[in-house]
Amino acid sequence: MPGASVPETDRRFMAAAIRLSRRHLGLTGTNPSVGCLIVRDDGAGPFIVGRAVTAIGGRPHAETQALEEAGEAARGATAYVTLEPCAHHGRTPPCAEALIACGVARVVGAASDPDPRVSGKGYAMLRTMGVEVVEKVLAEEAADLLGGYLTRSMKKRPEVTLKLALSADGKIGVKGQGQVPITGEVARGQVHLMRAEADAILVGIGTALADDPALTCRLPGLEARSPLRIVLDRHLRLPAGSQLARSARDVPLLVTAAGDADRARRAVLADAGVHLLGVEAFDGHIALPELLEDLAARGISTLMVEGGAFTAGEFLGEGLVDRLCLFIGSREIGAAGIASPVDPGHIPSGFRKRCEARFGNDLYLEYVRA
Ligand code: AOF
Ligand code: ZN
Repeated sequence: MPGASVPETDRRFMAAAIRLSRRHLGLTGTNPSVGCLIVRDDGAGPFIVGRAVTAIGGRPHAETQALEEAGEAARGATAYVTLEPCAHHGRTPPCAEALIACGVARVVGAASDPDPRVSGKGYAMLRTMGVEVVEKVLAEEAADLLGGYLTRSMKKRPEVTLKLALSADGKIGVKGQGQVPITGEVARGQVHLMRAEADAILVGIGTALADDPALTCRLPGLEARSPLRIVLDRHLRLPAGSQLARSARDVPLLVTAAGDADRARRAVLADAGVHLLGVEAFDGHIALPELLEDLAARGISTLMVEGGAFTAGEFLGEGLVDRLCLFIGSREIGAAGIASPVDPGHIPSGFRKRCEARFGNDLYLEYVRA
């Protein structure tokens, strides 16, 4: 049973399993990044004998790796899993079967799996074989990190995170001035971490032209975790000399183009190694729901939208933002600034605050769909 009746030890180990699951966010393809701990208690207190996170690429799953590490020590132990163990014969045999075969006595699970091959069946298999099962321990916390997988499974589109950096007076930049410093180094590091954990990052062509961003993750040691970069650019205005196009052979770049986009421009970008994706447009607006469906079909589960005001407004207006992350700096920009599409004093209805933090001198506010 969830809630206060769950022993503190279960909550503590599940929290550790959830932290572990974060390690492969953005690296497991269409499979969720699941964390698993095998814990035994021989009377002198619990200790971890196996730990694993879903492998890069999505397989093997977390449980089988953790069981392998535990070996014989798994017999009579408790397994903590951030997602219901799978029950299907996919490319690997069911994890529920592996837990049973290794003699695990108890399974503590967090989030439920909407995959119809698994949903409820993993727990049922375990119970049938006499394994004690406790469900929904820190389910919300686990689901928070599984948001991409859960959204893609249930809505057939990626989970969309809108990130905005705001000055103290609610501006996101200055027209004609390219990138203007709004937040500090610590906040910048957080943004790059968000990029590392996302499958894809998207901006509108206005931002691509004005800021000439790279949209890569440049945290030392995490450079290889840059996500797929996407530019909404119906008329293919992105210059071949832009940072985005110049780096397209190192970090994939997808540019969305209307069917009637100029053929010569197509050739220039394709020569630079840019991938082009056809999009539909209505009244001059890219059809975002259809685009998101296409991205989900390409295996994208999490999409970070980084600007600018117009693109952010389009996603918000269509109700396609699942997570709203505001980094608020301490300096003011003044009347020349571009107004933020979101006023921290008037968060759009339907969102609730998930957390509030400080990164250096900057305030961080995160909202999720209620
Ligand atoms: C687990 N542990 O670590 C993960 C699970 O294509 P397959 O065979 O790899 O199966 C994919 C499904 O497995 C996926 O939809 C989800 O239900 C589950 N992912 N399950 O027991 C794991 N990553
Ligand atoms: Zn599995």
